Amino acid sequence: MADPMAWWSDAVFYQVYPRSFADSDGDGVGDLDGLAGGLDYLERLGVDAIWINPVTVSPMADHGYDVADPRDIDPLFGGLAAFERLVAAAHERGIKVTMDVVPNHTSSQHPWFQAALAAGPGTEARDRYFFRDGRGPRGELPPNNWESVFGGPAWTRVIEPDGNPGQWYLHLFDTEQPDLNWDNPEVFDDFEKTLRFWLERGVDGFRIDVAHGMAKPAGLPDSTDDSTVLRHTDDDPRFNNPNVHAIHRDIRAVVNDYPGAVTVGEVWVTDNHRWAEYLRPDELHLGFNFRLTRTDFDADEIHDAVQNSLAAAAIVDATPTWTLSNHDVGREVTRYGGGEVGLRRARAMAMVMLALPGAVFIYNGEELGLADVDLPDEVLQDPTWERSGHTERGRDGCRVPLPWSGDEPPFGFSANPDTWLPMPPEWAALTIEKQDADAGSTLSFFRRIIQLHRERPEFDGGEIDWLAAPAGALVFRRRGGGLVCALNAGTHPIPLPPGEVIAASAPLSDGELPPDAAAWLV
Ligand code: ISL
Repeated sequence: MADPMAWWSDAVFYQVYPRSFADSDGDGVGDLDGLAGGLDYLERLGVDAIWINPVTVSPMADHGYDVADPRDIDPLFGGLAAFERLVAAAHERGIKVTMDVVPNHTSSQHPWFQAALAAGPGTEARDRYFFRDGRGPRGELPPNNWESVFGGPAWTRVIEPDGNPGQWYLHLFDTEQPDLNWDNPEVFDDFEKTLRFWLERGVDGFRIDVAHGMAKPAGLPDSTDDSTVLRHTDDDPRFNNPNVHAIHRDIRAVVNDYPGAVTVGEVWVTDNHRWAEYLRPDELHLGFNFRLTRTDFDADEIHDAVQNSLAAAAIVDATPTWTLSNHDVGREVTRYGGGEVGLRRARAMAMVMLALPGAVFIYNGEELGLADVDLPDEVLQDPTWERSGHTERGRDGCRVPLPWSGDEPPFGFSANPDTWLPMPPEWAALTIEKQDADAGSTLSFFRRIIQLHRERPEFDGGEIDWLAAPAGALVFRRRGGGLVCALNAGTHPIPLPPGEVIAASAPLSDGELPPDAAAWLV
């Protein structure tokens, strides 16, 4: 692997959705002092680093992914002072801090966009975004046929300073998220300031939002691709334009000034070769590989997803990454069938992920075995719900606040029962307090497997070998350290491979590995 000595090459990252981790000030929304208060919990869980979703100044149209000031922290999350307290407290515990940055777009409230609106067509202020005249005799049709990822057209028409409808601006996401024009050098210069601002304040790296999205094709040609809401293919002209790589090289040159700092890109690209281009030695350090988030609990599919992720990283000698869920994709307990079965499978897959070489990302609540929550229409907040004309419920169901303690909502998450998304009463059985006291809980299980992952020498080595396995199962061995991981995704118990079992996601049945379970052997 590229740099097996780098701290992130086998790190366990914990993704914090800050609205939902812990609320310190009783407004029903999580914040950075709440997160700092949870660091002991994260230290005990054994994670190496946190990745915090956006906490910079934002009108919160897309919960922070609409940034109005990239170099300050939103008061909702406690302001810059709270961020500085958090970084210091995390570092005291040996936990690294990485934060989201959003280079593809700004908020429509960003001073640049407000200036562009006021300045009118053809001005320099408009050149920082994509303002275009409309099609049709009176410019009443959008400049091209692109759709927003959240549904509806990717263009919004503005009222010009003279009071008449005029140009349109591009937003691949919500109307409140105008896309930046990265051909304008001011855009990179400002982004460089942002990177240095946070690196100087001690952050250990960045998760780069829509890392495959910043460059747009010349002339903004119509799309012939059939993308759907929240999904797109590799051929979609909105994404993965080759010019994006020059931007990543410029970003890397800045980050290289801060040894140890890491970049991890959100790269929704499926083709192995095209994905690997982002991980060349002078581009991103890490790239999310989302194959496992799109894979059913099926041995062949999981085998292929793992094999492809490893092969993609190997093309450029990059470090593989593993992620089962995040704030955009449904929780794996639900994806794997929900209920007891979904939970058993999710635990098994956590062992698969932690047995593989590379960096692992755990999404807050995954360690508690949380499932997606069925929320009533009236509480939905994801812009996808409105923009899709109420056909796509969006991503709120996987963003519900974490249950900490007690027997009823808000379960110690907040002093305020009116949490930003309602918490289901059934989570009484899943609180951190209850799971902490139960050696058989999902939380205790995660602590155990993360500790083994961290301490045992058998987890060494950058490659795996697939071993013979019964139908419906898969078995692999870490080539360096020799750890063996077996997963039974079939319907009958299977014999275990030779070796001493050091962990299992479910009790063995007569010495065999039951369905929907995984085991580690040395
Ligand atoms: O089209 C997709 C995948 O095929 C989408 O998932 C898309 O790439 C994704 O929604 C981008 O996500 C990121 O940027 C969004 C924000 O809403 C998400 O939460 C964030 O992860 C806009 O900033």
